[in-house]
Amino acid sequence: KTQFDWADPFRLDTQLTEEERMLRDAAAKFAADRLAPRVEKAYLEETTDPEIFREMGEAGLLGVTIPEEYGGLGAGYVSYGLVAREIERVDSGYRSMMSVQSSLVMHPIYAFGSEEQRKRYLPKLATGEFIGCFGLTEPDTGSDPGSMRTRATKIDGGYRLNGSKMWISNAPIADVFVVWAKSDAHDGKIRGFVLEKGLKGLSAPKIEGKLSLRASITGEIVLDNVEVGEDALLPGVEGLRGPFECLNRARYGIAWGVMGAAEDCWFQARQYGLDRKQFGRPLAATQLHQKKLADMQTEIALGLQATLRVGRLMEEGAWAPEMISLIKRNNCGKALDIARMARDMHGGNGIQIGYRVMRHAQNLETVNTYEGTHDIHALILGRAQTGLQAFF
Ligand code: TGC
Ligand code: FAD
Repeated sequence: KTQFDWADPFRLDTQLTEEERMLRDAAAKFAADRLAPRVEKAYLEETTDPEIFREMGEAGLLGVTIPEEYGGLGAGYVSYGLVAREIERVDSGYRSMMSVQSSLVMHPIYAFGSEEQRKRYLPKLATGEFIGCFGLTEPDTGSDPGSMRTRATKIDGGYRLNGSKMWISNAPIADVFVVWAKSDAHDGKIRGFVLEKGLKGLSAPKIEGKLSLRASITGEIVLDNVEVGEDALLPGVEGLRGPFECLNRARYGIAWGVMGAAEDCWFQARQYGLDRKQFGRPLAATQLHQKKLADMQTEIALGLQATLRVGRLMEEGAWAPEMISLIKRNNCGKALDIARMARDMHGGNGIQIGYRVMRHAQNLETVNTYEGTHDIHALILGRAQTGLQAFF
């Protein structure tokens, strides 16, 4: 008879290859040694250490799916997901830094960039020497990026960009900006541009005062008559498909990542219940506590198994974006429920930074919102089932 492993009910571990397990373990060690000791201070003080990108690069955690010739690891989507899970076990903000760099900056340059753009940016993004950001959202267009106002107008030898982007992860410390704008030279279609720090008219002020994702810096991108050459245009894609092809990958990574945060909350709640005694016995000996643990275990086991399945389908090239909407939506919603529940199970201690659960819960509020809100992914899935558009 097979022994039941309460922490890995469906034996996820045995469904991974040796290489995947090794990368997972290396990411877990990196997260425990390099990220965990920093996170409380970074969160309380709302600061981001740019050195983390260099350290992630050195550990081989940036551009996991990008081919080795451009500095990546050339590994599969399950490997990428496993890294996201280990980083987010420490903090969603750190996973955010990693996934923006890998999926939202390196992927579009690799998939849609010219050979020169690939060679110029990818190796330095892979080592963390360059930090990247991805500007799609604007002050007035979040869920509806097709209505963006940022414009590229044709000038001699290139383009002039005007507009502003809002809520952009990594922007204030970025060297490379992947920015999406409607281009008058391309029938008003959305095109991607790769900008570099220091361009005249380009600035990225920090957004202060976030109560969530405080270890990950967020900013605006202001484009005030920014002039770039023809070589800044990503030649390989036009329309909303450009940003969405990047989001497919980042959303998939988030589906893994939030399970890491949820597992940390679950393990913490279990241990707290074993250690803490009320009414003369451990909290873990009560039916209510055990039911909550069973709910957490169930949702995490199902979430991980579904995400592994989608990862394998991505590796086979047999996936659809709606699969990713399903796991992004469900895993974020379930992780948020689990973190809130774990906070409650810790009583008063649950609001303390040292117990981690409230920090995870606060972070997951953002993760449930960005890269398509919980409800927007419901509308994507609703449209796929009914053929009826319910966005407007
Ligand atoms: P719709 O008519 O659905 O599609 C327009 C065109 O885009 C194509 N497309 C996709 N292509 C590839 N993958 C996908 N997932 C795609 N979804 C759509 C589609 O085929 C079509 O192409 P074409 O050639 O026919 O024109 O467009 P819509 O305007 O009706 O879209 C509605 C909606 C709600 C689905 C979409 O706009 C949406 O998903 N909104 C959410 C916005 C969002 O996710 N923003 C994320 C910003 S980035 C971010 O949050 C980073 S946080 C990172 C971090 O810190 O970790
Ligand atoms: P809105 O679109 O205004 O939505 C508000 C509410 O209305 C939500 O509940 C939504 O579900 C609901 N809603 C919207 N439309 C409908 C509808 N048709 N039917 C029913 N309900 C609807 N963006 C980037 O481009 N790059 C980044 O790096 C990035 N990083 C981020 C980091 C942080 C910390 C945060 C908070 C956000 C980040 N974002 C980034 C932006 C993020 O993607 C958007 O916040 C998100 O897409 C939602 O857009 P919005 O905030 O404008 O909300």
